[in-house]
Amino acid sequence: VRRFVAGSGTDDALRATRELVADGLAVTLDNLGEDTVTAEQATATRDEYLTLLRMLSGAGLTPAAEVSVKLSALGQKFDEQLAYDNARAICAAADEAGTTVTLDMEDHTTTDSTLDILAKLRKDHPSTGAVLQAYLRRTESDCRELAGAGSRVRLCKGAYKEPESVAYQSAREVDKSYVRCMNVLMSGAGYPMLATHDPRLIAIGEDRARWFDRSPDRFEFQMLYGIRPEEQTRLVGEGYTVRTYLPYGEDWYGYLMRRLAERPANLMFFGRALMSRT
Ligand code: FMN
Repeated sequence: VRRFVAGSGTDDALRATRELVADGLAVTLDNLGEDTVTAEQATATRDEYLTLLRMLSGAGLTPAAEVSVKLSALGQKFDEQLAYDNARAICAAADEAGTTVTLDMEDHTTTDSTLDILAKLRKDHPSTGAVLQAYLRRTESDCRELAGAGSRVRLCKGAYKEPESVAYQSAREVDKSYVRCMNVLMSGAGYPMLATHDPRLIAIGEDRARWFDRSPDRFEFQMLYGIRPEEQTRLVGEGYTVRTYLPYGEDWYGYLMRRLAERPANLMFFGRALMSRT
């Protein structure tokens, strides 16, 4: 598990962040957990983020480190207003810590709600980042909506099992959609965050950066902790901004299951980690 997750406590998260930042990487921290079913759990998750942000800022790790937040962990599935209030508190704490928040995107039944909450949060916290998933048929149009000045948008392929009515099913269609979406974001006025480990898409990202004259402070690459670390270091060496998505916490099951579904080769590392009970 430790290959993909920093550990269970905030101290583990801070230690791993410090190491990544020392290697020239930016970081986005994710307190693992999703589909919270009680207001108490949602509030506890919010408080965990507030503590984390205070500790990051105290350790001098902001603005290199920001946080990624799942609205479902803040109560979205049973009380949208509660999720919004919790997210707003996290955004305010991030402002105070001198850093930003990105709202992870979950399954397609939550997309409209998440984008609505994003729009409300951006009124007071304009740097709040969105995530758009290239596998959804709607996403190219969402990219156009969100490509305005100052808009931080993470583009990923998408990690949930989605029906054909809303999502492209073949890898080729998803890749083609990713490139169309990337073109919209990289030619737009916002701040694109290209989240992928796919060598072809990274090469196209580098090409578009040259084509649209985007210097390393005007877009970034993002990858998950423990996946293609040598490629993350290579891109840093090339002068690009690269952000590692660093999950930590007890609730790693859903996160790891999505990683295994994407890439069965990850199973080997996972199996080894379980055998050695780390
Ligand atoms: N998938 C989602 O569905 N929602 C997310 O919010 C999300 N955030 C991600 C953040 C980063 C930095 C990366 C690298 C991936 C993220 N993913 C997310 C997972 C991707 O959608 C995708 O499943 C994974 O990166 C494998 O695809 P790849 O071949 O492009 O790397």
